[in-house]
Amino acid sequence: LVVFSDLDGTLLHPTSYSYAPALTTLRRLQARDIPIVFCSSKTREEQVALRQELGITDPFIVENGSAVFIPKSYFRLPFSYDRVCDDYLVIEMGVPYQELKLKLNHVIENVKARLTKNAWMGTLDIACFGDLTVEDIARETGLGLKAAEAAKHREYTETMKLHGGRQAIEFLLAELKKAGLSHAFGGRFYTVSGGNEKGKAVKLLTELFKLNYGAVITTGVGDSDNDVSMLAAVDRPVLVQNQSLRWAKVKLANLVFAKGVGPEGWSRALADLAT
Ligand code: 2M8
Ligand code: MG
Ligand code: MG
Repeated sequence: LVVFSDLDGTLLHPTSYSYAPALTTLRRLQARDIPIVFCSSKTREEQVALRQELGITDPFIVENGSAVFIPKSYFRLPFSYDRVCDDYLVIEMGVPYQELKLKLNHVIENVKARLTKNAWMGTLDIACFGDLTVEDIARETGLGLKAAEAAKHREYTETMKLHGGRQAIEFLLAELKKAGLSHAFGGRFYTVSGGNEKGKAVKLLTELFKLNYGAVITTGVGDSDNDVSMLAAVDRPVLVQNQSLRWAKVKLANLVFAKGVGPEGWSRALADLAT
C-alpha cells in the first residue's frame, strides 16, 4: 500500500496549515511502514521542511508533478534519473523556472495589452509569487515568513494570484494553454507549469514501487482541481471537504468523498488502512 497525499487543504488545514487532526492516523501509517508520498504544488524547500517535521522519509513530488525526489537508497533496484540533489535522486518532468517565467511573462504582457483594448472583458490583476516580496506572500497565504520564503523558491512552476472578472481570467488561462503552458487551481491560487501534472508523476512513481515490491495498491487524497490527475492515477481516490464543507467538483467512478475539512477528512479516510 502506498498513500499519495496533497498538502494544502488536504493533510494541512486550508487556512491554519495545521496537520494536528491527522497526526494519530499518520503515526499509525508510519508504524505500519506504509509510504506517505507528498504530491503537492508546494516547492522542494517547503516539502523538505514538512518531511523533517513529521519524520517522513518517503519519496515526494513537487510543484504539481514537476519532479519526483527519491531518497538515495530508497529503492533496491536501479532506475534512471535526471540529477542528484542533496540526498535525493531527481526525476524531472517540468521545465526550469527561468524558461517558464520567460514564456509566462510574454503571455501576461500580451493578455494585458488585449484587455486594455477590450475593456468589456474587465480588468485583471496578476500577482506572481516570484515577483512578490516574502512579506507579500506571507500576507496573501497566511504562511509565516520562513515558510513564505520557501514557497517563493520555485524551481519549475509559478504561482499566481488572480483578481478580476471571470471573463478576463478565462482569457488569460486560454492564452496560457495556447502557449503550451498548463495551469491548475489549488484552492486559492493558480499554479502554472510547462505542461506537467500530478498524475504523470504519480504513475511513474507507482511503477517504481511495483518494480521493487510487486503488487502495490495506491490511494490518493486531495481537495482541489489540481488533484484530479493524481486521483485518476490511483486505485482508491479520496476527496476531502474544503472550508465551506463542500467537495471540489471531481467526477471519477470510484471516488470516495471523505467527511471533514482537510486533515480531518484525511484522517477519517485513511484510518481503516492504519489499523
Ligand atoms: C500555493 O499552492 C496552493 C495549493 O497547494 C494553491 O494554489 O492555492 C503554492 O504556491 C504553494 O507553494 C504554497 O505553499 C501555497 C500556500 O497556500 O500556495
Ligand atoms: Mg490542495
Ligand atoms: Mg497542493
